[in-house]
Amino acid sequence: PLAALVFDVDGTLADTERDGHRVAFNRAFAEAGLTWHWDVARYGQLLRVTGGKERIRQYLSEDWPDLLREPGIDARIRALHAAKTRHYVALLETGAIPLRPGVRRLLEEARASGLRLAIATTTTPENVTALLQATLGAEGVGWFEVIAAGDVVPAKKPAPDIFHRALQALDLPPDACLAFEDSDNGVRAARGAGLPVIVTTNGYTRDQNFAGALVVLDGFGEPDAPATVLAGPAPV
Ligand code: XBP
Ligand code: MG
Repeated sequence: PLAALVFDVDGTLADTERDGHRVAFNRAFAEAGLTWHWDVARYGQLLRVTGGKERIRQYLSEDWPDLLREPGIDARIRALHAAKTRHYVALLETGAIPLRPGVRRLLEEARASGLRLAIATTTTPENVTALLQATLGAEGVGWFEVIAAGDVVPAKKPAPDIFHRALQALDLPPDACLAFEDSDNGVRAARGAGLPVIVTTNGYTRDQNFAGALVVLDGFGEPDAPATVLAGPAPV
């Protein structure tokens, strides 16, 4: 029987990438006196690599390969990323990024029906609590029994590790859970750990391949504005 819902954060609970993470990266770059700037399209390409530090490294390998060979580059990336987290959390605290439509209702209905809630995400833990705090309030942070996030596992999505971690903390088998994801990397991670997964697409992910998903929707929807089914139901 279904016991828990396991949510991705970025792109799933909220559209955080284009107007959140991307903006925070650019603020960190500018603050460090760098000319680097990620526009919306470039950021979409860089999103193929999950994890902020990993994404900066990917950008350097493409645009500034010589920098990657400089001594101290790892520490520099870590410092840039710490600044990016600071800018991102500050942006969330202004209330700039709302939950996607239907998310609050889904969480409330799940809780009312006795389902446990968990998070499995690539992003930094403080980003998760800042988003939940800004949108659901302090009480909402406590709705999630498990928050598996960021560098607690060495391999980020599409590796299944963060889902394994969440399952372990929930002490549940994968088939007692249902994952919610917005991206192909997320679907691969969830399926890799054996969880059935529902996809809610967004602007950056709608053309991706969601093979293995139970169903692909364009959002969670609301009773008076239902989401569109883009694919499925298909057998898992
Ligand atoms: C989210 C990510 C993250 C965020 C940035 O992927 O890829 O890298 O963009 O987070 P998913 P950090 O939704 O699949 O978990 O900068 O904190 O790493
Ligand atoms: Mg996501």
